[in-house]
Amino acid sequence: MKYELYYWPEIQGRGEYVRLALEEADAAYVDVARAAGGMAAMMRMMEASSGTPPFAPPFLKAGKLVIGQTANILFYLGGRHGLAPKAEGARLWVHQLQLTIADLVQEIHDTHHPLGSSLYYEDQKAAAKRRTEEFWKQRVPKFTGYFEGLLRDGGSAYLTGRRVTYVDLSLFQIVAGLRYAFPNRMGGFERKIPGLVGLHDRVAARPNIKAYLASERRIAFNEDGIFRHYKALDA
Ligand SMILES: N[C@@H](CCC(=O)N[C@@H](CS)C(=O)NCC(=O)O)C(=O)O
Repeated sequence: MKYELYYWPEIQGRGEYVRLALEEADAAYVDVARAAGGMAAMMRMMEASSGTPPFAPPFLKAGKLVIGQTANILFYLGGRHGLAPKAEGARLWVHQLQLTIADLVQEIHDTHHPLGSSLYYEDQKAAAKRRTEEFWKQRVPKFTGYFEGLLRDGGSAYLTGRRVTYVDLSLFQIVAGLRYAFPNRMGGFERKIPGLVGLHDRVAARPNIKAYLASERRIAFNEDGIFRHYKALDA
């Protein structure tokens, strides 16, 4: 079966967490909206009035299934491709961790869009500055400290043991994204999160991920995605 990933064609965004899992699994997939006519196909899927229409991208078509919500898609892929443990408790734990990452992703988005997604960054710059200060003072240490503690206590190569899960892939993306968006702040902060930095490097070195990152399939970070580099926010 060839998966169909539906996501905005010009950004990594939330679709990237799914792309990383598909790539690590070496799964056959098409990034639908990046192909000719793909955007229209994506819109049609969201406008569907029957079945299980998604509210927003990313969503994945897997045979007859249409699955929305990033963490939900990963829950599905993880079980099918050995990117999650098999036991129920452990699977739920990995899902719980992914949902926590989803919360963090939303807060990262809100640093540049604190007042609303439909407004331009330029229309909310002052609020973005305040939000970013708070984010880096309170939230980054709290979220990363949580994952750093789990890595330290687990004492393994990956967050839940010796085997990689989709959560590890997502944490790679968080570190890479924070480095892109906030090089100055992250430069000073990284010494506090040696476990996450090590995890980032281990994921980046995995053969399928390494090949993906060097390929054209990996869209470059840019100022339309979740991780945006605005100098004023990285002072
Ligand atoms: N909780 C959802 C959020 C999905 C989401 O916000 N998607 C964005 C792109 S990253 C979007 O297109 N949203 C449109 C909207 O909210 O109206 C997930 O994690 O997948």
